[in-house]
Amino acid sequence: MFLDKVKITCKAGNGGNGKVHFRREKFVPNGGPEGGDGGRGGSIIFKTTPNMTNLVEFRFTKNFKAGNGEDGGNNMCDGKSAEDLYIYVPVGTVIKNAATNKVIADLTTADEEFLALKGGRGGKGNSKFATATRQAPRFAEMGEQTKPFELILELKTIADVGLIGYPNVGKSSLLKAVSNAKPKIANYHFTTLSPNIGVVKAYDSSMVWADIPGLIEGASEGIGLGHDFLRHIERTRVLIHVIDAAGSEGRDPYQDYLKINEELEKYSDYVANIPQVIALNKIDLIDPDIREEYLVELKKQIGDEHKVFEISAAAFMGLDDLIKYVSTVVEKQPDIVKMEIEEENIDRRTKKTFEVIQLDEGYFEVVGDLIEEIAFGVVLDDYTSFSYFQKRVKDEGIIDALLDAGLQEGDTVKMCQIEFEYTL
Ligand SMILES: Nc1nc2c(ncn2[C@@H]2O[C@H](COP(=O)(O)OP(=O)(O)OP(=O)(O)O)[C@@H](O)[C@H]2O)c(=O)[nH]1
Ligand SMILES: [Mg+2]
Repeated sequence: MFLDKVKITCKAGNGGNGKVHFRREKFVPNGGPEGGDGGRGGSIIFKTTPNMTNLVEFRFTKNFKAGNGEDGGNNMCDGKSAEDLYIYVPVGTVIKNAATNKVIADLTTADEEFLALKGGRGGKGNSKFATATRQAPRFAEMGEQTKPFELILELKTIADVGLIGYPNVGKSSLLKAVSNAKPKIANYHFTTLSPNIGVVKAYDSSMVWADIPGLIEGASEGIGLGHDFLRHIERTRVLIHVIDAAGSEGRDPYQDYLKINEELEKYSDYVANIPQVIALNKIDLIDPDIREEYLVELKKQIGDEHKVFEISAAAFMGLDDLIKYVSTVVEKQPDIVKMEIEEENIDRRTKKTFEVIQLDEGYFEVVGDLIEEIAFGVVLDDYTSFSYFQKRVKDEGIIDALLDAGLQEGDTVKMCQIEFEYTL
């Protein structure tokens, strides 16, 4: 089972509510306010681990919820903040906002962290609202509430070298012959159903090679398995284009070469321009009497756009030269470039919203979950409480939105249970 694209739902924790509480001691009338703050909700953080190679762990686990912050307590006791929730993903995971399909993160190195959703802030307890003139605030702040957020995780294998070609041409055999990988090899098409990765040593350096499932004509349009895996090629720095030079299945090797390149071009310019090295495989199957002449002819057709090697993965012929050359090409390539982040400022707390509705001439209503939060616990005849409410309404841009909607002095504004006349 290989899984390289999943949709998951994540929710950061809510902030705990602040507490309204007054000190109560025997013989001490009118004790001061001492309600504590709510704790912070847990955040959702993605972290890459080299121990994972695909997204199969997300097959059944698709919902992730960080804990909520604790509500504030009495005696100035603040609520406990919740722990952050770490979601482990393989290196090469691209994270998209499912609502817009835009890239919000590209995690290309081991132990890389990405804070996807911030936990809600804890609300302030009533002790924080005490001032010299108002010593007994009867209200506290509600903790920030968060919303679930849908994300798409997409794995784009990161390897220095990608092995591509028709099915059965010997890509897995080549990977097995030169690396520590143990891919399945068999004489039928689509033996390889998902990328295999192997480390190839070249003198004192080493590179990662990935064997990609076979491509066929129409792969760029989704025929065969190819299209699903072309995205894994995007992250390689060099391609080894493996060709069955012996034409052991009756196809013409030169036509194979052209067709695979056509598919790459149709898929994307970027992929078509990844440096290629050609490996003419299965040369052991060519009659030795005509082999040399035959290969000279084939190489003439292919031309000199790419460097061409003659190899046999099964008979271990020509492999050292190929490895040596490929490693020099890899070294010359720039490091892989992260994908462009298309959405920098996703609302990490998926904030609450509001909407202004004009009910009548000079009569407006503001609705939405943000208003419910702000209006929570407002005590109208408590001066501090009401001025705190007014301040939040202004800070959240609600007054500006009302003015944009045509609010004028003397008009009436309704917000949940609260109705007031607007004065400058
Ligand atoms: N004689 C000979 N046979 C080879 C050579 N390389 C691979 N083969 C055989 O070709 C068949 C296919 O090899 P694989 O390595 O599975 O081919 P593949 O390209 O990975 O195939 P898919 O995963 O199906 O795309 C197997 O029977 C291999 O033993 C070679 O150099 N010479
Ligand atoms: Mg294979």
